[in-house]
Amino acid sequence: MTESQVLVSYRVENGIATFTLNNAPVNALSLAVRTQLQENLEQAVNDASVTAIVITSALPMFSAGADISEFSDAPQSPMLPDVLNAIEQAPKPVVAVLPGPAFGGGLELALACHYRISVADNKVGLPEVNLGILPGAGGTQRLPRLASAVTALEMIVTGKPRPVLELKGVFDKLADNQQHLADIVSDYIGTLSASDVRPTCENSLSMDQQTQAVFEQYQTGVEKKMKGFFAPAQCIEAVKAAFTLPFAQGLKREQELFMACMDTPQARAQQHFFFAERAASHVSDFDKTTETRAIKSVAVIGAGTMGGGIAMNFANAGIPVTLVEREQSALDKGLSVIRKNYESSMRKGRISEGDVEQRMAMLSPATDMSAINDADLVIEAVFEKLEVKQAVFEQMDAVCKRGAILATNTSTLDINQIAAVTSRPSDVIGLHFFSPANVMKLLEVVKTSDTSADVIKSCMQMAKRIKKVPVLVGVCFGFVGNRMLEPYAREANRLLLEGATPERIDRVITDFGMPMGPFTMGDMAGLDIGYFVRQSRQQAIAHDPSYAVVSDRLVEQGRVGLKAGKGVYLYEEGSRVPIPDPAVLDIAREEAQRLGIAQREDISDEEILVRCLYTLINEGAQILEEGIADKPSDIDVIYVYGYGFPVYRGGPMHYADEIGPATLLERLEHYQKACGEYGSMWLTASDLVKKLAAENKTFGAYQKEQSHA
Ligand code: 3H9
Repeated sequence: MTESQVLVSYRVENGIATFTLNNAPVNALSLAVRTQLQENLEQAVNDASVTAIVITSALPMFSAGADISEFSDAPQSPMLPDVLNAIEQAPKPVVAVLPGPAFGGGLELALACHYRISVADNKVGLPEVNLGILPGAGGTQRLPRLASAVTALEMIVTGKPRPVLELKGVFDKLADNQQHLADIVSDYIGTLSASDVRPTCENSLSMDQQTQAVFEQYQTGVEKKMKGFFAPAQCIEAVKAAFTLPFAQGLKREQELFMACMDTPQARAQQHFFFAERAASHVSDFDKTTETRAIKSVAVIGAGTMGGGIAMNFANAGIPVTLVEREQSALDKGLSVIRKNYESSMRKGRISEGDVEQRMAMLSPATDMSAINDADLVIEAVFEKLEVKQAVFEQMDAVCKRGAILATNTSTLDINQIAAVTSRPSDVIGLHFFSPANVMKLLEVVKTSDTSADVIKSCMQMAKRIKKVPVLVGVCFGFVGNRMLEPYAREANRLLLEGATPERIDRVITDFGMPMGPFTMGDMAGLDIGYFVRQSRQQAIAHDPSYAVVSDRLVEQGRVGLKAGKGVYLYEEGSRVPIPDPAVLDIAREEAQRLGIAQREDISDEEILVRCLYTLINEGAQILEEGIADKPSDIDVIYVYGYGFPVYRGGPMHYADEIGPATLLERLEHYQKACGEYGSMWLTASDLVKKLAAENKTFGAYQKEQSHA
């Protein structure tokens, strides 16, 4: 921004001073905006001809709050809380006029004004908790004074936006549309005078028994549902201060709690993740000038679990889908599973009965491939075997119209080899949905060496239409997510052989914040899946006889996981609760003996964490070196959305930055040495990890450097 850039314009008309925010794209309250707001306020207060002040926006959004990109720098005056307090203390009525959403500091700005007017079809929120912090510009003190304790807690602790229609105590007037908003402003504000000044801070609150019970309920909820997160409990504390302290002291308490949150690895992680998610759509393969292909109709080949789930995404977005299966019975089964899923969502109140029928009506079942000839995008979701998929692609190539995008949902196979059987490899791409495909937000968009830029761009945009988070990756075995999972699972299995129990390994990983440990995850996915992959990749992994050997033995005994009632753990009928089984330890002991591996009692939690997780990070670094992922933050997005990596750790690559590159390398090398021959085979640090450690550079710094290269 240049010195002279006007980000908050000032205009006086008929005694009304209007400050108009215009800091595209979202009116972030940057230093320059805060400075100009403050200057405008002084000018309006000192101008005797001004009787009232309006704060509004030239953009569709009122304001998305504090400028998050400034959080990593030292704070600079004027600070937002001071600017907002000055607004509240103004001797002339100040009215916030919202043509669109207000979030975080943006809503706090509106709350500091004496009146609020909005279009009725609008949403506002205090989503700071998602950034590992709390509203730190008076939101925790002013919102409860305007709404109830329940509303304030709900909005601040969950961070979820609320329609203004549900916040009648907060908004003084709601307009039907933008024109009506303008009319209200001109009719209403002219009637205000100095006697209408109405600072929210003067509303007094007290803690009665009922309110106390609400706080207790939220405290229990946070402990249960937001385990591991630091900020939610601080949010509750801050709101509590509104009920137990006078306003000025409440603000002070809010500040202390805000600073306590800000200065944590969690806040850094969650703020990193905010930008990581957005950066994932900034890819160098295309630019603004790249044309996109219209995707108005879709076909999905295969109505199994994956195909059905994929089809649901499009039906949900109102995009017609042709669902193809060879056999009518398989097609009927697929459709009935989809209907059951929708009906279950209806019972949970997520969608209406009308929605169920509307979405089912978007699906056209077919048993003949000719039904896909006019589809703009065709997604193959058949059995995970190269020859099978190649055969389907040959058929797709024969029947699909020119210009159609041909996608495969493979999770491991070489898409270059799939594309090679078609006459149009530049139209072929991977769309790797994660199971359950109708629920999981991640979509790995896999480009081959031939995929054209417009196909990539079209798929990245299409993903957003179906509410997925797309990350562009390249072709290799398992792409990014599953490839990184391989060392993680390998080390877990090896540690089991070396004497650590599955439940201990799982516990270390869940204590770290993953939703489940590697063995519980393996049982849920089905141990036979990994077994099948290992069988088909024996060439690549046969040089280590200890590789997943216990898992192999279990599968050979029919212990394929949850679906069989037994895998690494035992499961009671109808239950998903894993029960440790000493028989598995016997197998591990026998196999260790057979392979000459000494079982140890001295395996520490730290060793488990390093060998499972640091090796996963190391693989991520290898992936970056090979150019399979574009940037470290993309890997973080994949892990948070695809594998439940705790967002408060920012993703594996950001977590590595918190540990520091030197520690990452030192720990890897320590266990590489400690594990002897096995360590040399599997635990060698990648060149990138070595380079970053030598230069004491984080993955974040590396990413910045790469983007400027
Ligand atoms: C806060 O207010 C603290 C205070 O309580 C106390 C302070 C003392 N700052 O998401 P989009 C960028 S904390 C900086 O793609 P959409 C974003 O990175 C703040 N930049 O658009 C992107 O850049 P790029 C509390 C921001 O339409 C571009 O704007 N507020 C900010 O899908 C477009 O964003 C929040 O947590 C920001 N605050 O969604 C709200 N917001 O194009 C955070 C956005 O280079 N923001 N950018 O990738 C959002 O949730 C969504 O951006 C929003 C728009 C819903 C507003």
